[in-house]
Amino acid sequence: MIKQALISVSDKTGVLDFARALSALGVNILSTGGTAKLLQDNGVPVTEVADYTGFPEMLDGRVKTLHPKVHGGILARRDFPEHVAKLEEHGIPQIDMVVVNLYPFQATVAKEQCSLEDAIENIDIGGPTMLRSAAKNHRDVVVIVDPADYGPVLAEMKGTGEAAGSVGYETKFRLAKKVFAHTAQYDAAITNYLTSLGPDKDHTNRAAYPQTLNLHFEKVQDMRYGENPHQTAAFYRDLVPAAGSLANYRQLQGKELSYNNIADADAAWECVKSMKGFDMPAGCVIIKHANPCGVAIGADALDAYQRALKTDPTSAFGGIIAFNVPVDGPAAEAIAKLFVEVVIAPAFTAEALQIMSAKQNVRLLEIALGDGQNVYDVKRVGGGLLVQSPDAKNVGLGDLRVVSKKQPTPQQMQDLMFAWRVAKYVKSNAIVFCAGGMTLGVGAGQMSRIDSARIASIKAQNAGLSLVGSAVASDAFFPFRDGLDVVVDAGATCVIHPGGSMRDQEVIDAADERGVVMLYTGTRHFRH
Ligand code: 93A
Repeated sequence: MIKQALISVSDKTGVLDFARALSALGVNILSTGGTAKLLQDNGVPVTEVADYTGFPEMLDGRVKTLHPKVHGGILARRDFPEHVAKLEEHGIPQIDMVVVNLYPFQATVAKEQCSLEDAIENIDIGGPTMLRSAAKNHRDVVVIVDPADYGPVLAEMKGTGEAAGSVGYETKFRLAKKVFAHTAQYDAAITNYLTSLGPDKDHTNRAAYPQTLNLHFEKVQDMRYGENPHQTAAFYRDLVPAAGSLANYRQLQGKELSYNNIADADAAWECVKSMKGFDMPAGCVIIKHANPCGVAIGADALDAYQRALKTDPTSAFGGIIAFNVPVDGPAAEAIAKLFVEVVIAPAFTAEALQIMSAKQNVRLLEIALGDGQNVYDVKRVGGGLLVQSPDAKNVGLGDLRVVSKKQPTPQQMQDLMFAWRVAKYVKSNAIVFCAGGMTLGVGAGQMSRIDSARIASIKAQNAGLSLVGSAVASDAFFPFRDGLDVVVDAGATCVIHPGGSMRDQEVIDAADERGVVMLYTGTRHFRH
């Protein structure tokens, strides 16, 4: 039976209604300054912690609840007679529920102009202490750190019979786990912030990366296996996934997602999200083994899909398909003819769902479009972690430099921009042939650029696509003229790449000799 609760919250969302309901259930409420005032002003009976302990809040609020009358009341084991006797001896009533959320440290340091002084004042001490006390003693104490738990806890307390006015063990244990995850994350944010500050007194040299990096994720699901059947695996997501990112998926139908499905779905989704700002509204990307084997824009989902499929219909078998527009009936009809693992889109029409329901194994993922970015990219290496900011740079028209004598036509410019956008999502070394808003040949993941160029043109040939008059993007510079010769021999008339090689002049001269257009982006998109 919960008789006394301590409520001390910075985020006051929902707390008034919750306190009112507790009070109506006969719970005595203790509270700190700001929270107590809110409750009092709204007619909820409350005792200020300062009156309760007989000690005023002091040191600008740094010491409010750090008192044995508070922590004794939370931490005493109710099943230990000595503990209960000690409380009685010192006149300490039990506290059966702790409702605390912390000073907004993360939001404070996220502000551009945040001073060290501001950050330090927003390090909560009393709040985590109460949370940890209550979570440690969760067998007897209900602890709530997240306003989303007010509802479920109240519902349990309103139950009838013996359990009326109390909360079951399962809930108490769940809430305690949530608290330790929360305080660990809070401390990690403090560590990340402080260790990113330079050693100088003014801490002006804010480093991009903290000296000690704490990353926090929550498990979404266990997987049947990892990249291979003998590996175990699970999927974790950021506590707050970036808007529009894969981790926000909603699965509408289909088998359980596998490890490789999720990896490829991410590649497909990131690539298709970049298919915007072109002269056709719909984009479609088909991924196999983390590489695009077909990318196209089109008048609608069906058009984009049919064009993307043309690039490499053999590899598309068992692939993962992503759209940046809703999948409608005609598109679903076409997809249903192919063996596919996953289809991703911002939405599926009722007709599309109806058609896909005949293919129950196909996993349909709905993800709202959004421009959010991961804060860090990470890659595990033996005994460590490589961390970098994401490759968020998108080259615009203004960044391009024509280095050949020949100037590009407007159509070539469009084709080059499209090819460049795709190349960013192809594993290095990447060579991508395109024309008219679709890929014609993709060479991916080779150790030499010339081999990627050869493979891309062979693949186009195999698919029966002509490369005459095509545009080519290369994710990094051509180290020699040989790679350029391969793509021009295959039919390309314009080429885009970052430039920056020791032999740039040799490659520019080759472009002029062959009479093709060459553009520099000044930006490289290695992807491994
Ligand atoms: O400055 S503190 O670290 N010292 C304390 O003793 C203390 N007790 C509660 N911060 C403390 N709190 C925090 O005050 C809570 O975690 C909560 O975030 C906030 C609520 O203050 P108020 O009720 O005055 O708005």
